[in-house]
Amino acid sequence: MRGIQGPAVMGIVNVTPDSFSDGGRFLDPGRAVEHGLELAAAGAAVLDVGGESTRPGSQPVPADEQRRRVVPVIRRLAAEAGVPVSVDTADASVAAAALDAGAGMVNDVTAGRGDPQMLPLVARAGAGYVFMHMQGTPATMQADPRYGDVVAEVGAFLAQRRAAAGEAGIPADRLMADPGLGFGKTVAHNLTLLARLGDVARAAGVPLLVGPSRKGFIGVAGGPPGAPLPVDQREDGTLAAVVWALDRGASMVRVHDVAPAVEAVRVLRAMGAATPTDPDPPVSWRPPALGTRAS
Ligand code: PMM
Repeated sequence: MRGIQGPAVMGIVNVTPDSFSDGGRFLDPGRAVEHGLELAAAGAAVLDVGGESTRPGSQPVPADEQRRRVVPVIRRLAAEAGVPVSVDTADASVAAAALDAGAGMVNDVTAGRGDPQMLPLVARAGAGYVFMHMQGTPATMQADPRYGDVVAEVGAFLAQRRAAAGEAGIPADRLMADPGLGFGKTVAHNLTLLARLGDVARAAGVPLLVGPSRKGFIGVAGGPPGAPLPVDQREDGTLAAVVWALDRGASMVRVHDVAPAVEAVRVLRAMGAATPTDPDPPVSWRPPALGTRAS
């Protein structure tokens, strides 16, 4: 399995009936595989397969149901897509089944707090690991999110979880941190985190993954005052956030619509190459060794 070179795009494959933007579209395993193959052909460097919606207000999906949804899809994508496959789960038994089926990394929105077996499992498997910040749980997180200083608190949390992952035996070059846009955050919190992404990256100490795709704050920021854009009209705003995040040092963006993000990466690279010296360089990007697990 090859590693990931350069700023990269993670394509989302939600095998769920109820995800906020594409729920039900890819619940059938054949359609999910077909969609994943399309995203890989569009230039996704990683395919993130999830069987549990984490949209605001959602309830946990039992592990056996998550396994039933994701394992057949991961098995085929790992064999056919030609890019690493990630599993989006907070449950170690789901992660273990996904890794057995050929996944190379785990994307855990609870950063290992959801299941004490998660960090040891990832360490043993030699897999890549994305750990994300979330205030509260999906069921309650958008009720009344509050921070004193959102950048400092998210940064400190990511530093602490990076240390926990290291203590569990996951090497730093297999880690990515994610500020968790939309997970227990107001529109202002999300915009502040994006505005000060360099500070978040410095605190986290490992490459950043950022997931703005079609989220509520894009609808609010992108629509006229008082009239947020519906979820099916947030692609252009998503692309603006993708470009911003990559320019501010994100190493990877997690999106539904892969082709425009891949094009943005290429344009940013070309512009970077044409920039002789940047007096105010973004956080230096370094490639994560995700998905390179010996299998
Ligand atoms: N967002 C969602 C799900 N999983 N994982 C990471 N690491 N970062 C995110 O921002 C993130 C995630 C929710 O979006 P979806 O339901 O469209 O997948």
